Parts: sequence; structure tokens; C-alpha cells
Amino acid sequence: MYQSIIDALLDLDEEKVIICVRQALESQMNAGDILNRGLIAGMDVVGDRMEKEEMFIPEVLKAAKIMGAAVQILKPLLTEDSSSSKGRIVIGTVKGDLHDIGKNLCAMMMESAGLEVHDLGVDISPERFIEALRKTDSKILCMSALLTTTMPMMKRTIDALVESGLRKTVKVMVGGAPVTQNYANEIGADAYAPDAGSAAKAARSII
Ligand code: B1M
Repeated sequence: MYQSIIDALLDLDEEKVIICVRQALESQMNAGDILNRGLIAGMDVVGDRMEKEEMFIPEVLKAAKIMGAAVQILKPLLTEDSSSSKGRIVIGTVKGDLHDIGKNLCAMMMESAGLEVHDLGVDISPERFIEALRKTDSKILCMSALLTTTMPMMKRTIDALVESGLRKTVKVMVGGAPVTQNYANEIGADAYAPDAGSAAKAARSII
């Protein structure tokens, strides 16, 4: 079943992906497994094909759109019900980077963990992160980066946070495919999470 989701995603067949996801749910498969072993595994193959120039940007965008539609079906099953907010966070993809699927998953899992999430979107400059932290009085800054070339923006944002005086009161969490615990330590982040589920848990434990 996971393979049919991957195949349909690679065929860019939205209808078939949706049907496969629904069928997987009907046969009692776990929503987290459908996400990780079907949709995310499929996007990994899309990435490999993109690297080998077997798939091009418009096709990758279409795959990302299909993934987004499928995640909407899984969303109620991936998230717990949360009535009261247990803290505020600001999240965004760093400046120069337009990847948002993983960041959106993090935001979704954090919301479901009871956090008030201020999602700024993609291509967010250090100044915009700082402005949002001030405006919302959030105590956690979450940054996502998918490109090795945009990872240094995380450090630039932390430096700007220090300059603004906010670093003493704001904890910083970083993540995204090329980001590692070592990199997080190197740039002085407080936390690193490899996936959306652990990002939500880490944010909760920081709060
Ligand atoms: Co881009 N892209 N892309 N792309 N793209 C990658 C990242 C790449 C690895 C593909 C490849 O070559 N194999 C490669 C990066 C190489 C590198 O830097 N080492 C790449 C490249 C090169 C590029 C362009 C430069 C291509 C070009 O123009 N020539 C360009 C850059 C544009 C820009 O950002 N300025 C580009 C463009 C795009 C699209 C716009 C077409 C599209 C993005 C659409 C969108 O996001 N709305 C796209 C896509 C879809 C991908 C791949 C195929 C899939 C990414 C994805 O959504 N994965 C990707 C290949 C890959 O990752 N295998 C690739 C699924 C998602 C759920 O995973 O985002 O990793 P991910 O999130 C995970 C974890 O990382 C974690 O949680 C999630 C799982 O639960 N996580 C966090 C994420 N953020 C977190 C934050 C946290 C904690 C955890 O705390 C705060």
C-alpha cells in the first residue's frame, strides 16, 4: 500500500494518491506510517529524481501540491485535540528558502500539542522573525531550512536575536533535512528536532 502511494505520487496522479491514502486508512493503517512511509518516502524519491534531472521544478511543485492535499486528509488523525494554548511560538522557513512542507507539518503538530503557532511562511528574514517574536510575545523561535545554502541564515537570525536583546528570553529550535544536532550546537540553537512529531514534543518540553 505504501508503494502504491509512492507510485501514484511519482506519476503526479493526485486522484490516485487520495484514493490510496483513503484506502490505507480504511484498512486501519496508521496515519503516521502513511505519512512517513508513503508520502514522505515518495517526496524523497522526487528529490532523488530532481537531483538526477529526471524531474523538473514544475513537476516537483505538483508533487508538493499533491502531498499537501493528502496531508489534509491525514491531519485530523495526526493531531490530538487541544483546547487550551500552552505557549506561543513563531515558526518560519529562513530567508532564501521556499520549502514549506516540513515546516507546515511541524506547525500542524505543534498546534495539536496545544501551542499557539504563528506561522510566518517562507523566505523569512531575521528582521521579520524578530518583529513577529516581539509582536506575539512568543518565547520559542522555530526555523526550518531545506537547503545547505540557506542553513547559515539560521545562524544569522540567532546573531540578530542576540543583537536585539531577545536572545535571553527566546529559545531557538532548528530543523529541516540538512540540519543536524551538531549544526544546531555549532550555531548556538537550544534545540534540534529531526521530524515534526519530535519538534512538537521538544517545543512542549521547552515551554
Ligand atoms: Co527543493 N531541494 N529546491 N524544491 N526539494 C531539495 C531540498 C533537495 C534535497 C532536492 C535534491 O536535489 N535532492 C535540494 C537541496 C540540496 C541541498 O541543498 N543540499 C533542493 C534544491 C536544490 C532546490 C532548488 C535549488 C532547485 C532549483 O531551483 N534548481 C530550489 C530552491 C528554491 C528555494 O527554496 N529558494 C528548490 C525548489 C523546490 C520546490 C519549490 C520545487 C519544491 C518545494 C515546494 C514546497 O515546499 N512548497 C521542492 C521540493 C518539494 C523538494 C524536495 C523534493 C522535497 C522536500 C519536502 O517537502 N520533503 C526535496 C528533496 C527531499 O527532501 N528529499 C528538495 C517532505 C518534507 C515532509 O520533509 O521538509 O525535510 P522535510 O521536513 C521534515 C524534517 O526535515 C523536519 O520535519 C519534517 C518531517 O516530519 N523538519 C523540521 C522540517 N523543518 C523542521 C523544523 C524543525 C524541526 C523539524 O524545528 C524548527
